[in-house]
Amino acid sequence: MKKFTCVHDIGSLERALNLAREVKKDFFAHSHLGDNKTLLMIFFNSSLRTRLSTQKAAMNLGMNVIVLDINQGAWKLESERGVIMDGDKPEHIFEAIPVMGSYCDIIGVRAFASLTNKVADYNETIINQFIKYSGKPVFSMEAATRHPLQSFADFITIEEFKTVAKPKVVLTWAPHPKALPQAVANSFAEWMNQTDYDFVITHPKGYELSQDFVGKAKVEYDQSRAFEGADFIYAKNWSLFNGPAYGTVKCVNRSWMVDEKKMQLTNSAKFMHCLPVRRNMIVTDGVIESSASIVVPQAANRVVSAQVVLKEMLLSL
Ligand code: AN0
Ligand code: CP
Repeated sequence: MKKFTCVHDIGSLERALNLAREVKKDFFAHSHLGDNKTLLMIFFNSSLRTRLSTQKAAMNLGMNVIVLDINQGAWKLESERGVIMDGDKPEHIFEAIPVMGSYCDIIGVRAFASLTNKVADYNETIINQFIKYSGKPVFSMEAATRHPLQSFADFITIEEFKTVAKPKVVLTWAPHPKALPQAVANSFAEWMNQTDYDFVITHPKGYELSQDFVGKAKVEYDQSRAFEGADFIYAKNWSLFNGPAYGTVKCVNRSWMVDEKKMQLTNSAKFMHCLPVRRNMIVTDGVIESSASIVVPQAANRVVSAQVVLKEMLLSL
């Protein structure tokens, strides 16, 4: 595998799940595969889970790991061509990327959506520049429109916790004080649309996601109706996608928070969130602390998804 930016890069979900199960059976079965190979992780944005789980996965495979936080100690990078660089950015990404590529064998990139330039965001400008100019296999650690390592871990988690063959999985918008990317929601929808689950998306009117990601999902504007009979509730906030207000929040409507009363409408649903989560904005203390909450095993599966992707990339070097 030379790149991993979306569900289609991993092949079929059945195969992906089998690879995940293999990894989980013995995390150290290929502890020499990465001998003398270096993973470089580039963070344009903060991270707890992605950083730790991806490094752990690389270590399980015997790799060396270098982490660079672009905004803490590295030169600020210009990414547009033709700019007269007389501002605060001393280096261009066109030099920086091949230089970074020369120091490693595989590159992971976290570069969130700008939320100001929809065209650049939805063209995945930054990660595509890494793919084009680094000369190395590149994987997304959340890019502008998707978070595939998260969605892969989410899929593994649902497979582990489901009690019926085709669970009802509900992605619900939930309130958040700051504008967030659509990436986690887009990506989750993209992966769910590859399954035969009953997949429903619920959000306030106006928060429609790109139809490219919604696909065949059922969109239900009544959150209570969406929750009825659900086996999994996946909460996530995202900012506006449509119209000139792209990347902003219209209002912080706390009535969309996931609480105990809403969870009672479900079929004893499990509660999921990619984390970090703001308690009593997105979800109540009671729900996230209840036995229905599987956010910790969900996060733990991030090692598994990362290890599958790194293993596939190492095998193709
Ligand atoms: C990010 C987001 O919503 O895309 C990262 C989630 C994994 N969340 C925040 O910035 C709070
Ligand atoms: N879920 C997730 O990607 O978390 P971090 O932002 O902490 O990496």
